[in-house]
Amino acid sequence: MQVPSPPKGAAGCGAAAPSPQRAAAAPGSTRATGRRALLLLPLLAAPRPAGAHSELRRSVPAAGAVLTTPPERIELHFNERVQLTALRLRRVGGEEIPLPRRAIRAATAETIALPPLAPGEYRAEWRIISQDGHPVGGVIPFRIEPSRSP
Ligand SMILES: [Cu+2]
Repeated sequence: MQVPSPPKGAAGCGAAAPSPQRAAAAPGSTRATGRRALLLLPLLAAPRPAGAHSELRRSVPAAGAVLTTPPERIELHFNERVQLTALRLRRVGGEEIPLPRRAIRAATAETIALPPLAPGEYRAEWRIISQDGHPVGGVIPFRIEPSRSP
């Protein structure tokens, strides 16, 4: 699934937002800094404190997990309601694992059932539309160990 590239300014969402806000709040800031902060304020006028976009809080399997039994599902837990727009599971050096279709909805958590997975290295790539409208994505690598018969 193709997801459009982030709009201009998306990359600066988390990084650029705090400093002008801090400048505006600091009582001793210079006039020049204050004016720049004022000019930037309309862009930052979001009803959210930090102005950062949504993020993945945790996942099951966790990133970097080494599993002795194949996971039956992937769980994604976000810090706020987001729309999961894509989830792709790929075996490293191998094929993409087909996943069930989901309705796109706003939720803080998503659970995706997995087909039986063979031992190997996997990468789950997720994409969301953040609550501030920005696309955000990440990768969860995990490994399934071959089962050892006693
Ligand atoms: Cu954002």
